[in-house]
Amino acid sequence: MNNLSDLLTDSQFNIVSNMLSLGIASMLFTTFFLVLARDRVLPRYRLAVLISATVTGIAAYHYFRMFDSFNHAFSTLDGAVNNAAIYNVGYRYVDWLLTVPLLLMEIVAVLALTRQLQSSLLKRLVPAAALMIILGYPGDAKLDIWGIAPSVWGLLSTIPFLYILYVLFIELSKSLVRQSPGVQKKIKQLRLLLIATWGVYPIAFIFAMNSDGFVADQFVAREVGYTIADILAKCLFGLLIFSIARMKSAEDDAEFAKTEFRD
Ligand code: RET
Repeated sequence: MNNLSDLLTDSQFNIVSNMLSLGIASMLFTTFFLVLARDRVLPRYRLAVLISATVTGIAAYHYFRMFDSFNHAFSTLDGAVNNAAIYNVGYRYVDWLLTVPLLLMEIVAVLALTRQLQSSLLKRLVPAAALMIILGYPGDAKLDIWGIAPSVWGLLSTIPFLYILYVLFIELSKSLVRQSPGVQKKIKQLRLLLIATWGVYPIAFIFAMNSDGFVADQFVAREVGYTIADILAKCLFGLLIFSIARMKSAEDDAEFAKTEFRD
C-alpha cells in the first residue's frame, strides 16, 4: 500500500520533531497555567476554564504518544526503521474525538446561555463533530475500506464540518447582542480564531491526501499544519476563554473587579 522505504531528510525529520516537541510544551504548560489560575475567575466560569485545561491535558498526552510514534517510525539513529506505516496518525484522531466535543462545550459554557439552548446546541454539535472525525480517519490513515479514496473521505467529513461552523456562527452571533462591548470584542476574536484554525485542518489533510503512498514533503506539511492548528485551537483558544471568563467575572462582581483589576 505505502511506499515504506521513503526517507525523511535530516531537516525534514527535525522540523516534525521540533513541531511535536513544541506541541508538548504548549499543551502541557497551558494545562498547568489554566489549572493554577482557575481561581482568578468567578466560580460560575470555572467549569469553562477547567474544560480548557482538560482539552490541553488530553492533547499533551497525545503529543507525547505522537512524539514517541514518530521517533519509532522515522529515527534512523537507532539503526532501525524509516517506515511511514508505523507512524500512527490515529493518536490525532482519538485526540480530536475527545477534545472537539470538549471545545464545543467550552464555547457554549462561557457564553452562559440558557440551559435549554446549551443542551440543544450540544445535541446538534457533538454528534456532528464525532461524525466529522470518524469520516476523516480512514482518509488520513489511508485505510482501504471498500476502495474509497482519501479525497472522498475528506469530502464526506467536510459535510458535518460545514454544519458545525454554520451552527456555531449563527449562535455565536446571536449571543453577541446580550454581551457587553468588551466581551463582544473577545467573542468576535474567538469567532475569528475558530474559523482561522479549524479551517487549517482540512487544508493540512489535503496536503497528504494522495492515495499513492508516502511522500515525505506532504507528510511534513500535514504534521506541521495539524500541530500549528492544534496549538492555536486548543492553547490560544483556551487562554481566550480564560480571558473572557475574567472579563465577565469582573462585570458580574464589583468586589472581584476591585481585587483583580486596577482600573
Ligand atoms: C478532517 C478530515 C478532512 C475534512 C475535515 C477535517 C476536519 C477536521 C477538524 C478538526 C478539528 C480539530 C480540533 C481539535 C482541537 O482540539 C477530519 C481533517 C473538515 C476541523 C479543533
